[in-house]
Amino acid sequence: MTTTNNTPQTAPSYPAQVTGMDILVRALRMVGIDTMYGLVGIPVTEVAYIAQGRGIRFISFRHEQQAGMAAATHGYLTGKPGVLLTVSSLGFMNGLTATTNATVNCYPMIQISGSSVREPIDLEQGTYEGLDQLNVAKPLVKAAYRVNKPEDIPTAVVRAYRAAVSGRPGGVYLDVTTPCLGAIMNAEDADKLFYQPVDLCPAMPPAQEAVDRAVSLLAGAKKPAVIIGKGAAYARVEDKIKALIDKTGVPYFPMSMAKGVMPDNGPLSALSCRSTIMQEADVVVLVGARLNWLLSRGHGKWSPDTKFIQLDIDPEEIDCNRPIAAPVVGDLASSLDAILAGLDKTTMSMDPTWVPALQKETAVKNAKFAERLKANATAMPMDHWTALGVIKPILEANDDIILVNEGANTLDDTRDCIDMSKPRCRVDCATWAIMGMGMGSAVGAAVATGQRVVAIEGDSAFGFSGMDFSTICRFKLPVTVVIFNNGGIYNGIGQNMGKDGDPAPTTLDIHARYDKLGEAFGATTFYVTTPQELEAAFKEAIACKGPALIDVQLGADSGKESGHIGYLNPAPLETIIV
Ligand code: ADP
Ligand code: TZD
Ligand code: MG
Repeated sequence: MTTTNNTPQTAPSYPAQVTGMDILVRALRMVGIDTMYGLVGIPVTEVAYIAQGRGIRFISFRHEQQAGMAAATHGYLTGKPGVLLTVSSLGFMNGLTATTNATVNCYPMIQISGSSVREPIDLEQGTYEGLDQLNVAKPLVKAAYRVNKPEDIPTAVVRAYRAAVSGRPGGVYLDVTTPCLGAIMNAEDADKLFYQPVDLCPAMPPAQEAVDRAVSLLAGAKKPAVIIGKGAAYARVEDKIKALIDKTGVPYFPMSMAKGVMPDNGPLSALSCRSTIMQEADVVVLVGARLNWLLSRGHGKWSPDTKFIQLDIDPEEIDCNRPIAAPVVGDLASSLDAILAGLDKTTMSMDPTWVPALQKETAVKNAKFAERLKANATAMPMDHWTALGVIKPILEANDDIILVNEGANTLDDTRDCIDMSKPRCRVDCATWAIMGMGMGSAVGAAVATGQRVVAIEGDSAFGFSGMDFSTICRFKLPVTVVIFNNGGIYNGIGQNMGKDGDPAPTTLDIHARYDKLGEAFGATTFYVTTPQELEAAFKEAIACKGPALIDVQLGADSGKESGHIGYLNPAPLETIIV
């Protein structure tokens, strides 16, 4: 058939349409998310592409757990939730380990996972990557939601954001079903769904009565001390803590990741007097620190007479291990402001011998420590202390570098050795003492802050996340990874107890050349066996401001079982009879 009419045909005009994936990305943009970490595949690949297209940086990983560690560290260092994107089933579960760890550590993050079609999951009919993800996640995270309709996505994202950052921060799981991601909506209708949420992380000031109680307890103390926790680092209250210390003259000591909120080597730092404070302090102020296993749950060496003032946002934290004489429940900024105002109207009654005694103890311990470093400075093969003696002055002179740290001896010795002078410059395996946060946290720290990062890793610890060194290289991040290779978990001298000739359970690879792994991905690499080589390599590595890996060859006998927490072993190796 021929047409008699020569007018050009135009396509019928349909209203522009958008998918659930578009809506998800736009909703994330609306709440200010500018970075996502993840590992793609069905059904979220296009989410990542759309995110990139809409100006969200997408950091792609080799393993979801590391992407999750990066998101958690991003959340901790910025106060905005880090976002993790995972595929269904195992991808979801790999990521969930990090989201759970974030919850335990009070880091704000949101894990967004695609999930398969619900009906065959609910009837267990064997669908592609079928798993009831929402119910798996629920007991392990701060909050868990599922979104089934594209119309609900903006609300779901805002709820997830609020849950991650408000009150005690934590990990949030957001389940987005495949049909929801693929659903199509009229763009004009979708536009109407978005809104700018108001006050995503509201201040929660404490009650005046609680503040007055705390101020009067502190003012009447003879031997007070302040313990600073990573909650304080997260809450960015270093100026207020400084004001508190300046005003009262009370000595302080930091928990591991709070090092640098106040300078470790300041005149009122009682970093080396932890036991004395536990035994002698009459009033201790916990500022964003939990009285958990890391503080012997308030028992052990603690004097039964010590009274605690606890500043925390979570009312359920109070009294969880020991009676708290003066709980101050509220956000730290508001609580510290209120306490500072209260202190203006009162005077301290501190024993004048308390601080000088702690300063004397500090001087003695510091001198001993310096002697120990000196004695080990020339050890060959190197041990942990030899290596740390080299690294210490260089890192301390570059105090804007973020230190990521995991291992057993490698963790404990590095924490004890490297003084920190700036807040939020130390990220480690924290509350759960987990291995396998190193590469992810290093990526998250570098991406979130733009600062240089040094990750000091035990050889075992590095093994958990080592493949994601390639992510550091792919994104050309300014990260130096230093591996303390003593050939094993705790050390490399474990003996096989049986007759099969297999390695001991703690033995790894003393002759491994981890630098070759770095080389495979184009990093600047070094293999060092002497302190002189380490010094030159470390200086060059941090100066290159790109991916670098230093394999530090230690002796196999460097390090002891469980590092500093051997006392938690149910039965140490010496007591085992086979
Ligand atoms: P550390 O291991 O350094 O002792 P924890 O993670 O055990 O630190 O404790 C941090 C505490 O800080 C948690 O109890 C958490 O509820 C609290 N916290 C986090 N953010 C805030 C905030 N903005 N205001 C008050 N408390 C906070
Ligand atoms: N698995 C996980 C996920 N977390 C853990 N904490 C452990 C296992 C047990 N573990 C420790 O607590 S420290 C550690 C393991 C395996 C490694 C210690 O060896 P390293 O450090 O090489 O990292 P050092 O310097 O040799 O002590
Ligand atoms: Mg080791």
